[in-house]
Amino acid sequence: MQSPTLKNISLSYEDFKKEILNDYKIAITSRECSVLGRREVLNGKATFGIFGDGKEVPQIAMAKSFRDGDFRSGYYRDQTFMMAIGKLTPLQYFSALYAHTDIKFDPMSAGRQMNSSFATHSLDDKYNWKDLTLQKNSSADLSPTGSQMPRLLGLGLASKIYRENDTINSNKFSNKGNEVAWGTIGDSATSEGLFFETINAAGVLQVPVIISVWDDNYGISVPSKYQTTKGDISEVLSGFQRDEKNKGYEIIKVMGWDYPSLITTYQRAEEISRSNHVPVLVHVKELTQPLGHSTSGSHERYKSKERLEWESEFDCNSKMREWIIINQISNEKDLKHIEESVKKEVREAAKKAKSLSMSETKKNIENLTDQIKIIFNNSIDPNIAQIVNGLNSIKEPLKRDFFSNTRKILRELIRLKSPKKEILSEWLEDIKSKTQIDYSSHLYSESKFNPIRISEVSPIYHEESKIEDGRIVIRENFDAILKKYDNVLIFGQDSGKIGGVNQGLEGLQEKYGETRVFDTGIREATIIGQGIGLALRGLRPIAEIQYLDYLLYAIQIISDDLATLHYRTRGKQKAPLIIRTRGHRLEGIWHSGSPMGGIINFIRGIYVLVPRNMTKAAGFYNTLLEGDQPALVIECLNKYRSKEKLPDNLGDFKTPIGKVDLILEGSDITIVSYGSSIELVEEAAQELNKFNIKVEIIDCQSLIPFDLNHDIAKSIEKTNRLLIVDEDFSGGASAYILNELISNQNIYNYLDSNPKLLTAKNHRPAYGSDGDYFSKPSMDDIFDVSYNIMHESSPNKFPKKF
Ligand SMILES: Cc1ncc(C[n+]2csc(CCOP(=O)(O)OP(=O)(O)O)c2C)c(N)n1
Repeated sequence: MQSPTLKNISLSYEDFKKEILNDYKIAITSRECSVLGRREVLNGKATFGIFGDGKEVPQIAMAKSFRDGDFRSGYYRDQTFMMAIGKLTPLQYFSALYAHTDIKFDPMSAGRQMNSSFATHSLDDKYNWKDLTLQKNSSADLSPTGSQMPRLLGLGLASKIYRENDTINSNKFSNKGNEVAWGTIGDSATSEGLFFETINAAGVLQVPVIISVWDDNYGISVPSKYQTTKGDISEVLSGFQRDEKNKGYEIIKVMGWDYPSLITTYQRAEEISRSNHVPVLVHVKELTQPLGHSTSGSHERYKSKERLEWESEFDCNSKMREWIIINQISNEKDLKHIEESVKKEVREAAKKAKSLSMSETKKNIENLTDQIKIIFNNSIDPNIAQIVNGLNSIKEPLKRDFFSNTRKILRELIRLKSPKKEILSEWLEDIKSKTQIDYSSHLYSESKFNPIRISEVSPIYHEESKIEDGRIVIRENFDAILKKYDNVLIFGQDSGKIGGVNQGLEGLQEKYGETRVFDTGIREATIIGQGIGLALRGLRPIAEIQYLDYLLYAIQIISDDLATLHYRTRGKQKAPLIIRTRGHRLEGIWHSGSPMGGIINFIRGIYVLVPRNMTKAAGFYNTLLEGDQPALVIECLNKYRSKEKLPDNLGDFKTPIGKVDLILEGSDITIVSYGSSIELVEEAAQELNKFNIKVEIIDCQSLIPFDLNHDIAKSIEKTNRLLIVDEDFSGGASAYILNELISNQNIYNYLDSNPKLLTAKNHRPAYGSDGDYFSKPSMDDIFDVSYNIMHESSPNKFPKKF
């Protein structure tokens, strides 16, 4: 059903007619899917539905200019576009609505995302890149409004980089940078900061993006006049319009019901953007939403009678139909015939999708019934018989019905003290472990490239190895990285010309050019979005956030987009972005925070590494670049000027991920910490040694993943005492570490003393050295807490101190 392109093809009149009728067929197929989809939800056959009704015709026009290699970054209204580029069938559409967990049936997310969340596959079954230049691509949708915008910037920027730097291997990703990144957004979502940040950045960078605003005058119930100044987004953005003197945007307005104008508009937009890399904004006005926002409410509640009448008259599909008849491309009778057959096709697709989505559960219920007969030898306990009969009577059973009822039977078997419960419980466990994969796989890379599989390579030194500032070690290593990998790009605020505020990239822009090491504006969310988009197109970006405290500006997009990308596509897309930042212990409220508890809990799906010095940090970058897993690396601000030995094997030594570092062996107490606090723990250990307390210090260095070998438990088994030192607030990363140790390493039995957590005060750190001393754990605090633990267990040996 894919829509062909009118452009550059000299069509016979017959072919021209055929193409238009095919377009009309796509539009009404999409509408029929919306109508039936809504009905299915309202009838309780699916839980929630959001649809693309009223936006069909512009999407068909957009699809005509969308080429192989291009990328879409859009939102939940784009079903018609996906159908028109041949990436969505009605069967797949309904499989997603019924949350079918088989990727063959719901290729968008294997049932993980709400319906109308679209995506294509960038990876093959072995997680290798497919040739993205030979297919039409869509980055995976996400629900938070406007969040598709930041990565659009990177998707567009990738074309520019591939075009401007032909030393980068673009095989599989680009044909001389000719690809356009196509964004779509609702008119109300343009109120989001992410939209404005992206618009500005794309204008500055002059990247080939074409952003369509589907304007139906409402964001759920709130009309444009409350969303947008002057109630008109292209009016507001008119200052971005390019002219003879200044580069900027081409801004085009078009009516969403005007099929021929829409086609020429998109052809024009494409010509401007693809060849000249100019960003284009297409404001598609006068769209409608005949079924209302979603299945959660009806639009009659907030639209006036006049508006509803207007919407019915200007429905884009009806207008297209009128145009077809007026221009004698077809007639009432033939169109009716197409409409009838589409209705039937869609109904059958929905029926088939429903049946396929239940088939595995039905099989399980059948098998359960047989199992029960075997277990009870045909004399079934009446309570259990009732549960089995109840389950068999459910017409459209969910997996939950099967599991919940079987678990109920297992509870009955405990009550009956039946020895047969083992058979059933093993059988169920086997099915459950397989089924759980459908819901919990691919949070992290499952490929052979996951960097936890990469072995440690120690730094090599020689007798006369130079002792340098930490920032030289990291800079020399970045130099080696940029030489080794042609597709590594490093960018951020001040990262280019001056080589970073801490000069870890000093001189590297000069050496590798502005396409490899470059400055960005102060715009953390789109620095990350830029990185996500570049990584989606095969580049290896290292995106810098100047200070850890400012990561919070980007945490939403890291959390919603990057952290869920691999999971929400069930391993069919990846963006192995490395986020580089620096923090801990500088000065004051916004330069020495350590909001680690928030970070690790918001960004599950991303590795979080906190190296205690620059050699460890460099080793983490070297490891990550051989893998395919996104990660956040937090360097310690106070280590750029500390002295470290310069390794010989720059670019090659590797800090292992998910492995702790035993810094000091001891027998009395295990102190676990990471980052800047390690130095203080080391000082405290020296002091404690004077009192004959032997401390074992463990730098956990990799918070996610955490101590995969359970080495900390081995240490506690030896010392029987634990102190966790963390400069985060109480209940933050220290609580996370303790949870890991209790839940996954079962340390409870090894402890002879109450485990202690020493954290910062629950306010932001105050300014100055004294502010630090009174806000964060000091060496003295570490000494006192450790000593008290020892005093409690051996009061005679370690008499009360105070
Ligand atoms: C960040 C965020 N806030 C609120 C919502 C809830 N929400 C979903 S759609 C929507 C309205 C969007 O309107 P518009 O951008 O005009 O797109 P339309 O649905 O009209 O196509 C809202 C408020 C959300 N998904 N994300």
